[in-house]
Amino acid sequence: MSSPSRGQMMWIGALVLLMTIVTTAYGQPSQLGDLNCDGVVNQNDTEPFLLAVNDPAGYAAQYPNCDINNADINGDGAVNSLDIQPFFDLLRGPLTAPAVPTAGLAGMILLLLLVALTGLKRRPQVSP
Ligand SMILES: [Ca+2]
Ligand SMILES: [Ca+2]
Repeated sequence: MSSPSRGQMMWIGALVLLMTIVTTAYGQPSQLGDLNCDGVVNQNDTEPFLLAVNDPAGYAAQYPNCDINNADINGDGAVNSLDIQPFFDLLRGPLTAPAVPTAGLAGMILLLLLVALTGLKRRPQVSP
């Protein structure tokens, strides 16, 4: 097996940089149900949860660094009254709410890496 060419090394470097940027941007998974962004899901999230459901603008103003989508407990893409019962179920259940899925992101990065690496293989030149 030959050592990678300079071009291949540049591609690999660019991919590593891309992966670093992506994991930095998405590396802190927000936790479903954690509406006050203290890293845990507990009774202290009840008031901000109800605020998120009833007054999204008020929630955004009061918790500007929190993701309101943490209140989308049933995962239907909307924060509304349908999330209330699942929220309280979450509070009653084990407090190990699933993090925002990062396995899909990791898989996408791996796929990009594989596509890029297989794309680096040079096709045989057809001479005229
Ligand atoms: Ca919390
Ligand atoms: Ca929802």
